[in-house]
Amino acid sequence: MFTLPDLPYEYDGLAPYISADIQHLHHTGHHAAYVKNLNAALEKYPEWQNKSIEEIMISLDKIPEDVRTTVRNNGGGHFNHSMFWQMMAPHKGQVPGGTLLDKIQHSFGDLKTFQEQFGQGAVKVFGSGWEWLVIDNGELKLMSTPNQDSPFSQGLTPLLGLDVWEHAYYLQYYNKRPDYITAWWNVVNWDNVAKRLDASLR
Ligand code: MN3
Repeated sequence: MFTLPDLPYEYDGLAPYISADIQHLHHTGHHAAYVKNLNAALEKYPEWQNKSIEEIMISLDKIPEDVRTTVRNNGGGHFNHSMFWQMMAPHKGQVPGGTLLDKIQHSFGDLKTFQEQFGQGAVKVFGSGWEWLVIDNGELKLMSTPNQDSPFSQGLTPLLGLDVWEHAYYLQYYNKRPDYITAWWNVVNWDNVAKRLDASLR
């Protein structure tokens, strides 16, 4: 059985950049539904119910075929959102430093260029999906995934991800996805990104 994790901050913790209304609906509506649908899909497959979500995400091709797409979409939704909440934090003017900044500079030149390229990728995601910063053999790379697919299922380690489904911004930003992306940088939890990077390099 999978359960909905609590947010690591209050629903209004990311305001004014991401409103409490969005956070509340996103967590108790969307994320909760992914968890509920994932549990329902695995009901008749007890051998999968006690696996970690990580194990499920890297074994999608072994999931029974009749529920595979449901597990991919809803397991992915649970996995991605559990990470997404941690990748954000109330605005405190955080900036990346240390090894993370070194690697960003190595791969993208500087932080501003990285943010521009990440933003361009996020704007270009057609329909629903995610933009990611991943680590691939020690190198930072950008990638997009459709729907709730995760780079993790392709053997890559996600360090930072941005949900660009309309449910993530429409209540506040309407059709202006670029404005949502610009605002979102204010609530990126760089400490969490650095922690993920360190874990992947160990
Ligand atoms: Mn979402």
